[in-house]
Amino acid sequence: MDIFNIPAIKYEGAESRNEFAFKFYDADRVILGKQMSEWLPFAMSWWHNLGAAGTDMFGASTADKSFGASVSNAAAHAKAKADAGFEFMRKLGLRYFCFHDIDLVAEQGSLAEQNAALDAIADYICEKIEHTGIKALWGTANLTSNPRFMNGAGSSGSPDVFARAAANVKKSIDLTMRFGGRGFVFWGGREGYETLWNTDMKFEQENIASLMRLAVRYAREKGFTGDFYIEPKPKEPMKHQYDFDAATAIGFLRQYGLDGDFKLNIEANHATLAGHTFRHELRVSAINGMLGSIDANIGDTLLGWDTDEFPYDVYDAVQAMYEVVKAGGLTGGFNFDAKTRRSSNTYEDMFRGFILGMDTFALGLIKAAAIIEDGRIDDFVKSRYDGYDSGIGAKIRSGDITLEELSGYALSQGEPPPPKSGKQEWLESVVNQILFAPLP
Ligand code: XUL
Ligand code: CO
Repeated sequence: MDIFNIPAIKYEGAESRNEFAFKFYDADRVILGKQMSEWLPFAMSWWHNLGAAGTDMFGASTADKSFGASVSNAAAHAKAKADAGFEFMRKLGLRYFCFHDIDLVAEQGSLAEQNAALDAIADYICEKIEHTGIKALWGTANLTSNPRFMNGAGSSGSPDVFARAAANVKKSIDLTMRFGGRGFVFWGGREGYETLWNTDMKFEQENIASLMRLAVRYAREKGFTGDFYIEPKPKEPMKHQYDFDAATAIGFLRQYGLDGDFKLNIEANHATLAGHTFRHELRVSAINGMLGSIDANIGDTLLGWDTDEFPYDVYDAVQAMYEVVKAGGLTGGFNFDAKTRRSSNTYEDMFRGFILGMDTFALGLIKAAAIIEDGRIDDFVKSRYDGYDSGIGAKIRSGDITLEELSGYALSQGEPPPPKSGKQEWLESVVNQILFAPLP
């Protein structure tokens, strides 16, 4: 029997007034040679969608995420969540999910007992994977919530805590592999500091890298061929987190020789917390060959924390999809690391959130493709640097030049002619023209 009294969500087109229909996400529609569903491998986050019930610092849960089970019975609740999750994904046409170990079944007892509880629910989930073809996009270990991780996991001052983190990572890799996962995430939750007075930053970063290296070695030996990801975030819960942003994470991966196995999972809300745009973080990842996966959400720029809202900003999504399409797509996917607002507290709202997010990214894709096909933006960017195609410019690009030669050239030329206009206003108006033109 169904848990959600809602039919499967279908594409009905931009004119539809049906709340429970896609207006723009048309899975089979071909855009730039690929189906929308291929450009946009959407995933459900187990934690927000099946777990988050609206609790905040000022008040209790507003939503019921028991899915008909008794929450005090961990195994029964875990099964009810899996039932709800697979029905939800099937009805929305989602082919992937993302999870932390302890999203699957509440933490309990000793490590051996917890692992046994995880094995039991994993058997149940594997049956569902077999029947539906829905798989994990990525898995991860929650190394932040339990008090033992209050000083971090890899960065903890305690080797016993480090060992426990390693055990949880090992189990989470096993689960990810059983669920056919494409990737494994390290989000550095409490890998950071509150004060440098008590922190050996170098020591902590070396240990985080060791934990990652051990995870890679274990997973590769077991035959895992997917990507590892770092998911950058600058702060919250810690004052400063080591994986601050894409550039910092890339530097870290290269410093410790992890760049062959890792890419980045870029989260929109984390980008803005770091003082960047979502697009900036995608571009930095892409030009370094490290754009792996996306946590699709949006923050509130008036608030200084991670609000994890469903993405609604089409302009933002167009810019993101422009970067993704230019990078040739993702090897990972688009995980809705997003939760409905506290007052959107019904099961129907869970569907409304995903319809909003999927339609927003579908619009982003349609309009990004239109910008690329229009060609004016790309032509302009190319022409901006065309002085480097020949003469002194070509020599600079090839590296076949010295500082003395450049100085001689500058002396012979006199004052350089004024640089070409950057034409920002025109480019922005081209984007608006395409954005608000009828849908192709
Ligand atoms: C926290 C966050 C996590 C990661 C997975 O800010 O984004 O949910 O995506 O640990
Ligand atoms: Co995230």
